[in-house]
Order: sequence, then C-alpha cells, then structure tokens
Amino acid sequence: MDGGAFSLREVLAAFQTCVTEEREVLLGPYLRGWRGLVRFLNGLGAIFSFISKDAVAKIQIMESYCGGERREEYRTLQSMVRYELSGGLVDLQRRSAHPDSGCRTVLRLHRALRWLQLFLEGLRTARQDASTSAICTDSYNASLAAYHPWVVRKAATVAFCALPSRDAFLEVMNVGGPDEAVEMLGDALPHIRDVYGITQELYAQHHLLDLP
Ligand code: 1PX
Repeated sequence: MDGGAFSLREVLAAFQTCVTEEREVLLGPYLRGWRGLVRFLNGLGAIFSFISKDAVAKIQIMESYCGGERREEYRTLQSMVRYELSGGLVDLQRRSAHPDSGCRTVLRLHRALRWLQLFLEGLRTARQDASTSAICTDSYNASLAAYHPWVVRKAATVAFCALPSRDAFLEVMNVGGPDEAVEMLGDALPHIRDVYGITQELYAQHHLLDLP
C-alpha cells in the first residue's frame, strides 16, 4: 500500500467485490475493505487509534486464517462457518479453547459494518450543516453500542466529538465535491447492505449471533 491519497470509492468497492454469483461472501475483499476503512480512520487523528487498534487486531486474526494452512476453508464466510462449526472450533458458551475463532472475530466486524451502513446513510442524507459527530453518535447508539461496556461507549462518544464537519468529512473521502461524494455513497451503500444482510442471515441460521 502506498502512502498517497486514496479514495473511499475504492475502499467501498471491495464490499461489492465480496459477493459472488452464488451469494457467498469472499473473505479476501471483505478484509481488504476493512483494511482500507482503518487507513481512513487513522487519517482522522490519533484520538481514534484505540478503535483502529482493535479493528486491526481482528483483521489480522482473519488474515492469518486466510493465509494459513487451511486457507481453502477460509475462502468464503460460508466455508468458514461450515469448517469451524463441523470441527468444533468455535466457543459457543464462553471463550475458552478457541477464543479467537473466525466466526466470533467476523461477528465483531459484522456488527461494526452495521454501524458503517447507518453512518454513511446518515452522512448521505443529512443536511449540509448537519453535525458529523451527531450522525456518528446516533448510528453508534443504534448498532454497536449495545455490545460495548460503559467505558468503551464513553470513550467512543468522546472521540466522536473530534469528527470534522460534514463538508470537511465528505472532502476527506477524496471522491470530489460534496455532490459527487453523496452520489458515490448512494452507489456503494446497497452493496454494504447486501454483505450485511447475507452475513446476518448466515449467522442467524447457525445461531452464531451471540458468540462470546
Ligand atoms: C467515511 C467513513 C469512513 C470511516 C471509517 C471508519 C472505520 C471504522 C472501523 C471501526 C471498526 C470497529 C471495530 C470494533 C469491533 C468491536 O466492537 N470490538 C469490541 C469487542 O471486541 P471483543 O474482542 O472484546 O469482543 C472491542 O471491545 C472494541 C473496542 C474498541 C472501541 C470500539 C468503538 C467502535 C466505534 C465504531 C465507530 C468508529 C468511528 C469512526 C468515526 C468515523
């Protein structure tokens, strides 16, 4: 990866590449999408580093499965769930023998993807003078917050106050003017929604939505 400017358009395109014709979710592009988002987050300032550290740790866990001996089993989300469940590789009650299963790790990213969807939707549809931190706080409270203890919720809410204005934010996305940025979000969001929906259904089917 180079250190130069990059556009959020390419990052979000990864979530489009994720979904195969058979409606499976490819882990390669999924993780590349997250990598790009984290890079974006780092550009917003050091105050967000406690968030990006946790995201990177989870991405790394998944990348090591995807590049490891059993990489074939980790090609798609569907094959991962099949492989880990049939091999008894998932802690279902409490974290013990398999604290870092692919299933529980992806579940954390999956919940964060819901936040991303709500946040980008909010950004896209808000008035020009809307507060980014309010949009972010609302999206967070409607999604991820339910899974976080009080201290994390507190720290997150404080960090959100450091977010730039909506126009400045749209500019950092590096896709052109505000109108272009809004249009790009409109194109990208259905794919994010799709990835989220497929994952949610897969996890619900296998009773994996509450993994410790
Ligand atoms: C133009 C939009 C681009 C913005 C890019 C933003 C990318 C954000 C990536 C956030 C990924 C967060 C993953 C969090 C996973 C998680 O929930 N982890 C917790 C549980 O994990 P565990 O292993 O303990 O079961 C963990 O406790 C989390 C700790 C860190 C705090 C997480 C706060 C999440 C806030 C998400 C909102 C990001 C705000 C970005 C502002 C633009």
